[in-house]
Amino acid sequence: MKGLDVKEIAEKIDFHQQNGIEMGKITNDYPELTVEEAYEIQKLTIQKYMERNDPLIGWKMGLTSKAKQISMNVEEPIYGRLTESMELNEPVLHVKNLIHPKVEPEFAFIINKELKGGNVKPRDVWAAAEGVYLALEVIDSRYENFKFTLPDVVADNASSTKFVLGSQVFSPAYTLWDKVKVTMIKNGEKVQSGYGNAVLDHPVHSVVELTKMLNRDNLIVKPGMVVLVGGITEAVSVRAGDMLKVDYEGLDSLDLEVKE
Ligand code: OOG
Ligand code: MG
Repeated sequence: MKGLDVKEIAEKIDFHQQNGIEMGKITNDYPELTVEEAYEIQKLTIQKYMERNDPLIGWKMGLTSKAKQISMNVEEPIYGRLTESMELNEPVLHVKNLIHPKVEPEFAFIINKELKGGNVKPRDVWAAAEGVYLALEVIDSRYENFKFTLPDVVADNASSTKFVLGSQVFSPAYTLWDKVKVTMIKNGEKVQSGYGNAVLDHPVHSVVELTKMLNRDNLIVKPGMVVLVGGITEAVSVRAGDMLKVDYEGLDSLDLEVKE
């Protein structure tokens, strides 16, 4: 068995992320890869983005819903890093350099105060939340057939690829985020629906959990950062020509046009 070189693996993953080329699982070569080592690989990979003037602008949580944990066969939430180049400035997704993209409906919390520590509570998150946006995340696992183990998906930055926020910001306080009904419509047909409580019973718990997980790695949520809380429904595969409409009942709806 090869000795583990986290730098070399980070370089390889960066290449596959940048070029949208699929790869075999890291755990095929390193079956003993731990989750801690995988987070180290993720950090080194995103350092390469930062060296290319693509700064860290936030965090995402993944696998926060039971349905997603079951379908991906991974039993715990994970976090990933969001950089500036991942944010779409208009609701148009180009898939030319992607492998097998999927879209999922999410909420994004915008944080305006440092959030850190292992004892953070929902009220700390509310006190630091400037606003909540409706959001769509595009995930595109670099692994063949979208199949991976926990360390693999962590090393691949939790499949992060692109995300887009709605135009309207909502006050964190006036909406019961766990009770929001979300329906995904692809090419005029309803394909998925769910409620905000799919995300760890309440989306605020995802930000609490993120802060605790970051704390274990000596990291924090900085003022100004975006936090994607995790998919509310299963992710839906998309290809060029698709039109997605995602309705957040009582709030607004988001469109996404998929192009080559
Ligand atoms: C991992 C990322 C999942 C979410 O919101 O659950 C994720 C994957 O399924 O590829 O972003
Ligand atoms: Mg997601």
